[in-house]
Amino acid sequence: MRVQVLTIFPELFAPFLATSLVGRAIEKGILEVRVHDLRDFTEDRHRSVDDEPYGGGGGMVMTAPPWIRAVRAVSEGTEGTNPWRVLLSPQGARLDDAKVRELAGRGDLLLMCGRYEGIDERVRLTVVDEEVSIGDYVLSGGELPAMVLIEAMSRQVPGVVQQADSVAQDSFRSGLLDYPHYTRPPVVEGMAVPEVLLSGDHAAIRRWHEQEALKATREKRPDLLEKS
Ligand code: 4HQ
Repeated sequence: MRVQVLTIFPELFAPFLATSLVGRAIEKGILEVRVHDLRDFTEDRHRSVDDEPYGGGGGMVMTAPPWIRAVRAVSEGTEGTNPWRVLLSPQGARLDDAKVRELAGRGDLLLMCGRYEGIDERVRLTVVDEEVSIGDYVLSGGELPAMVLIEAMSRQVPGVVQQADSVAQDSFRSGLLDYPHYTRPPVVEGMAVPEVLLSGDHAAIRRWHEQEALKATREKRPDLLEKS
């Protein structure tokens, strides 16, 4: 899977891409991430990417020309590839497990991270395939949403997540929340580990996991049960 990113803060991605599951996937060559600096596609001395909004209203707006040049250069570059172009924005469809899988399945993505009040509307109209939001709250830029998306998608790429993790991962596929987890020590603040988990009875443990997943979903996210 290949992901490219367009941002004015490429340095934000370095530690994220070097660490943990995403870092290992890149090391193994299962995932490729290329981060491009939007300012490399400006043509003025100050490498400016923003201007005042027409109609006033305060704040600054990212100008269209660097974005359009950058998207065209990155998507029609020497490799002649054609990535699916995703703009991270609160106006997008809310990201969920199904959308993560769908986007991961595209295999070649360009994530566009805006800043300030947003990007000139003509960018969306000319070079964006889809807008995606990670939730109904306002962030200062699309970089964290892009990292959220990269991390969630990378877990869907075959070979990225180890066997031990894949069980927990599958729990979301079922449309249910995960069951509660316990590890040593056996007693914490007077609370013992549920007996069945120490029993060695694998069928009973599986039943307990199913019951607890259902119970957690009913209590914490009944909306998920209606869907599944
Ligand atoms: N943004 N999900 C970038 C978001 C956001 C979200 C606000 C995107 C600022 C410039 N993006 N603009 N929520 O809050 O994706």
